[in-house]
Amino acid sequence: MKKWMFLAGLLTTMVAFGQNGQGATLHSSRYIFSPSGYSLPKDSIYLNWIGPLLDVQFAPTENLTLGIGTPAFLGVYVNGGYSMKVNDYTTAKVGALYGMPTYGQASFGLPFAVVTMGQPNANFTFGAGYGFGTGDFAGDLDGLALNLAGYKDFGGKTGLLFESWYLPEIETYLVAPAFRIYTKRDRRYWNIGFLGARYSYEQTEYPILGYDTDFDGMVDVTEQPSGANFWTIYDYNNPFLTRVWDTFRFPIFSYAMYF
Ligand SMILES: [Ca+2]
Repeated sequence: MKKWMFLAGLLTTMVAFGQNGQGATLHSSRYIFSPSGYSLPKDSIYLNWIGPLLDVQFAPTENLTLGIGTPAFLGVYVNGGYSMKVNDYTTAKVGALYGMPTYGQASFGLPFAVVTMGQPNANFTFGAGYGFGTGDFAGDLDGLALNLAGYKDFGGKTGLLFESWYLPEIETYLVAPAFRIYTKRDRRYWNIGFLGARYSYEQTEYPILGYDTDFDGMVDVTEQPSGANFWTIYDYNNPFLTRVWDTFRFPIFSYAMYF
């Protein structure tokens, strides 16, 4: 949590030095995957490709964003969000994502609310959502999803952003810092960064009964002998669970193209 507070503080500082930039504001409704409170300008439409996810978003009216997408053609999802301006520095959005896989009887959903503070070219967002699944996914996806994201445009054709998630039910933290580069004339946006995750899971282990030094299956000593000439005998009747923490990170790339 301390790292998040540091990042939030850093972004608050950055907001104070926010500059105006045209290209910076068009794609301000989205970080990489996460939405901000800002609405997509009316009649805008863009294609967004994030690793295996491909979606199209459009704004039929001033404050409404609607989209449809697919995770690697393994399913389809729709999303919608409604933006509300709270004051000059604060904008909120409520929305939901709902989808189903290509095969099987299942669905998944993520109603969410986000609050964005700052300006479209320098901001940060706090969000909360609740994931759920039905059918084949029942129970698998249920849980709170908290997120924090931020963007700082540098006024030229570059910006820096991050988006992070915390999933308390499965004790998983995800953070994705990225550079944004964009073209002003044909309105294309690239986010290039990496996704890091820290997650935990429970693993079954067994108490050690002792060590077998003559390989007859019977314990001879309880202290681990030196060298490698022994077998470890476990108490398989008394399994216990331990929580194991692990980490992964891989490059992340997204591309948004406005029409
Ligand atoms: Ca023995």
